[in-house]
Amino acid sequence: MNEKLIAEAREMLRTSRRPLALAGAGLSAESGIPTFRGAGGLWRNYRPEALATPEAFARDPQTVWEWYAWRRDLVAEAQPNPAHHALARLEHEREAFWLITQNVDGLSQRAGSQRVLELHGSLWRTRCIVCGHEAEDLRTPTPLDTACETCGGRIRPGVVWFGEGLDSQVIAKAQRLVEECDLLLVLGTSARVYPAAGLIPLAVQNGARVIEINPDPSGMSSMVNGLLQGPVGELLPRLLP
Ligand code: BJW
Ligand code: ZN
Repeated sequence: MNEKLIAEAREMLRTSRRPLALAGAGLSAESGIPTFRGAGGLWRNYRPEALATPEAFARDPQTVWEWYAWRRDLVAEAQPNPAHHALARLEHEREAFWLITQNVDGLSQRAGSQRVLELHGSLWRTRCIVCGHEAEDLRTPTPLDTACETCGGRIRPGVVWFGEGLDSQVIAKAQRLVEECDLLLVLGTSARVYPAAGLIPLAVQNGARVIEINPDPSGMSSMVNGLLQGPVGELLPRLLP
């Protein structure tokens, strides 16, 4: 890794008045959680994009639930990595620091982050497709035969699938945080899924600087001020004092 780039990014973070982070699946890769796209993303020959849709759930809820149960059980056994811990430290040390995450695994919260905005929901919540009742469900191994405790209807994971809108308050808050930040850390996301990816050009338009950490350039790398190419668990802790 280029030491000069690290030193520049470190300085940008040190002098930033309002840093903010936007994370994707790569943040949890070093905890052993597969990313969606690229190597290791497949589960039983299904592409994640084909399972993370309301149509897949309507067609075959059993298979979709098996995929979520597998992921929940994997996450329950996994541990937050040095990048999750660095973000928790950053929140502790910098007033008004927020983490906007596309991840649904809850590993950031387990590392101690509290100001976390979950754009795509959580693996640890469920919602009834009949009455809309929402509940926290932390059970592992994940039972596959659960029904809604209120109406007995079919429950689904409390996540946001393709074609579904994000919670309007959550995305509005994310956009406000981005407009107010002066430095955006883009961590382990391919930046291909909207509206999350659109937060990066929004930051640029509002004059913020952008540092990206990813082993591979993302869809937005051309617009960032610093691209640190490598694993976030190794590089992010090096930006902190
Ligand atoms: C490392 C690493 C290491 C590896 N260190 N890095 C505008 C234009 C075109 C399309 C649209 C648009 N606006 C909306 C759309 C449609 C659609 C969309 O974006 N489609 C695109 C694919 C083109 N968006 C939606 O449908 C969204 N809803 C919406 O917009 O509603 C309004 C609307 C409705 C209908 C029509 C139009 C508008 C909803 C999106 C929901 C996404 N849901 C998922 C599943 C969540 C639940 C679950 O987890 O199961 O969210 S899909 C999946 O992708 C998941 C992720 O959060 C999301 C993003 O992926 P992410 O995190 O970037 O992961 P990867 O795998 O892609 O990348 C990992 C990265 O890590 C890579 O870059 C690696 O290099 C890197 N990495 N190891 C650092 N150690
Ligand atoms: Zn119900």
